[in-house]
Amino acid sequence: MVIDACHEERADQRPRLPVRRAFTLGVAGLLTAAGVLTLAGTASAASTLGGAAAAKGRYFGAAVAANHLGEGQYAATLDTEFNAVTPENEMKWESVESSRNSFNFGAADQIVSHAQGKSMKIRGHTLVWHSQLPGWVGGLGATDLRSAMNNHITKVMQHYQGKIYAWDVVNEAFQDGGSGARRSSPFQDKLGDGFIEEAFRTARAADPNAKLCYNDYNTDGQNAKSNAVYAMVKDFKARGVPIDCVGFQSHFNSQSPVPGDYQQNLQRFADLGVDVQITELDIEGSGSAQADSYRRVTQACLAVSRCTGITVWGIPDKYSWRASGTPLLFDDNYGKKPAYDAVLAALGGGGDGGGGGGGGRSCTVSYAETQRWGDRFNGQVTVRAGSSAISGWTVTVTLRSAQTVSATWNGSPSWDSSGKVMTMKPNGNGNLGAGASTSFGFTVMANGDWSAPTIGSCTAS
Ligand code: 9MR
Repeated sequence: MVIDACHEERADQRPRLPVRRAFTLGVAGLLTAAGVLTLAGTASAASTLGGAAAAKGRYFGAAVAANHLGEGQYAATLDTEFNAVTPENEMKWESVESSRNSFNFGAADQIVSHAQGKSMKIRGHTLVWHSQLPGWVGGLGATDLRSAMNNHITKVMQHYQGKIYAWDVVNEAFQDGGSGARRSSPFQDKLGDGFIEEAFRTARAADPNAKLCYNDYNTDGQNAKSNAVYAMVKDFKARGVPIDCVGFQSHFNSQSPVPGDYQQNLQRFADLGVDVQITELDIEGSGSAQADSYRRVTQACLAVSRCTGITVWGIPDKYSWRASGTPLLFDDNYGKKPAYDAVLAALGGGGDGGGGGGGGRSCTVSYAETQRWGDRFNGQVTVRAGSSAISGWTVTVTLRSAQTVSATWNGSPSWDSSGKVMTMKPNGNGNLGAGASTSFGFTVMANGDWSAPTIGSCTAS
């Protein structure tokens, strides 16, 4: 979807700002679109994981494998339920640079273009990791290794510039066990502790708009390993080393259950001034026990305001790296498991909410932040008709108290007396066939509040 600058319009009686740049940059912004909020015309709760998460200001993602995208049910489940993706293997070093300085982005590009087509967020996974690393990297001496690492980060990030919401810049650099020490790897062994800092600094220079994360497992509760990561993040923040987020993989099973202090641990990292994300969630088990664990994880993220989203490490159980443990939300036939229901309910979703099941006129809306500047951001609302054609739609957008709107496009706005509730109706884009969509946009002057405006449900006529 492309914002058409020609249809730009002023909000009623609001001063026009020089927003033209917004539109020229808007396409890049769309590539990093934020979560999708789906609200049906009549239902009050979102009916998909992504929609319900978006209503809470979060994304809900899945690890995706390019070679499954051609499977109808796989793609349909992805597209319906999720508003973020992480390529499961396709962006790893051995996939994109198996020989030195010769890059192959084919499979990763497939996932990125699929996700972009659905306005999904994309997490980049991963730039510097001891595993899935081609042999030639381990054979390099220190000087050469440093330049290969920086070249890899730079080339991969620049290839995806503007498209990736957050990168796992460094993955799994700390050892398991009680020591809190660094894990042995070519990077650690030859470049020393400083390799992580160098990787983050190189990453910031390569794509200043992507969030830069450190990602690890067994750091989900407070323990020696998470304490070591915590100390590193604290040190980075104190010294101005660029880091924006910490990923908690959250691979759980009976040997490694959801820690009792999971939420507390997320919170202490958030308190350092970074976002936290649940990046590879899967929980072995079945039935209500599995559902309870998933519920706890979801609730923990929601309870931490800087927990920006959850990604499950796959869609149906059959494609999980731990398939025999049935750790995911969908069974082998894409049936929703009790764990799915628990997550959806914890996100505040549920009910019918599908927009159009009854055959009458209906519509749903989704929201994405498409671009941000120092003082303002662009929001885009996509309106989609349900199972019947519609000839008109109405959507309300409620601003936060500090916010104002400086421009709108592709819709006819009217305002309530508070100046905070905009009612948007079509401007030549009211006729939508069944399942078809259109979008309108607006520029919000943040005045310090960067939260998404509240998008009301869609009323169709
Ligand atoms: O799910 C991935 C699997 O398909 C690969 O074979 C495996 C190779 O190491 O990596 C899996 O993903 C891992 C992720 O990249 C990093 N954290 C642990 C994940 C599960 O092993």
